[in-house]
Amino acid sequence: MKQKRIAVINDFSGFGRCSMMVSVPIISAMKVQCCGMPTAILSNHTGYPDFFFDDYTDHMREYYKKWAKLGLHFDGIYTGFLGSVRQVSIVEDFIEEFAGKSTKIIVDPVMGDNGRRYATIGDNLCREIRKLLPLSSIITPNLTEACLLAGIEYREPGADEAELKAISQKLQLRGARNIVITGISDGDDICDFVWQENGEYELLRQPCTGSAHAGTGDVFASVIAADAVNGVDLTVSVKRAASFVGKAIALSDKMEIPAQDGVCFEEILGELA
Ligand code: PXL
Repeated sequence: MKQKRIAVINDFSGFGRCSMMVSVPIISAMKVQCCGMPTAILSNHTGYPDFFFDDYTDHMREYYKKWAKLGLHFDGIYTGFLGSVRQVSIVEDFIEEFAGKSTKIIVDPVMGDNGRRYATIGDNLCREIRKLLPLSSIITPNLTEACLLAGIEYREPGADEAELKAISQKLQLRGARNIVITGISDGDDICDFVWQENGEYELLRQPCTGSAHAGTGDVFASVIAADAVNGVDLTVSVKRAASFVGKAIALSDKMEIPAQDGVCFEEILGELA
């Protein structure tokens, strides 16, 4: 039994339980080796009114060339928050350098939520991120991100299967293969829409367990990435990720964690092992 290895290309936001700060513990708890390449260093994520932001674009090639020198290969490459337009071509080259035939490429297109883009995501970066779709094995957009990638207007949430199918088909035309549209609010439920490359699809539903918290997309995608390299079926993995996030949200409300501070997944991390 060989241990699997994932490269995570994401920002390091020191405070706020998102991106690299959640990927490392979650992927490690799932018994996969996690190797991080930062896209930006932030004091805290951009959901807070103020943040320190150090763009890492100019260092990323130099950084990963040392990994190439070490002869590293990865079973999975998981990309998240990208801090500049140029980082997309760096990610493309990284994939070219390190992905083998069986490497799973998980693209979490971190761009926005609730119909709004994050502070650092401009028009050009939005368009550029679409270039990663043809390279991906699995993408994990929320509804806002799925609409941005598909080039359609965001509408109020609600799990309309026909519409989710149409969005997925648009994303497929842009090169995506397996698509998970995450965290779709529908009445008292939260849904995830799973579209597989063979055209099978399923709307998974669970009762909403509490209020919206930052970083839940990153928790979700980290579980999906670790399961993907461990060969877990995508629908099984989505159910596991959704259930874990749901529990973490309920606990965070109970422990009165401010929404911006993410979810206190640490309390239940052992359940992923
Ligand atoms: O959780 C998504 C995310 C990741 N990274 C940074 C962010 C956000 C959301 O606001 O600001 C830097």
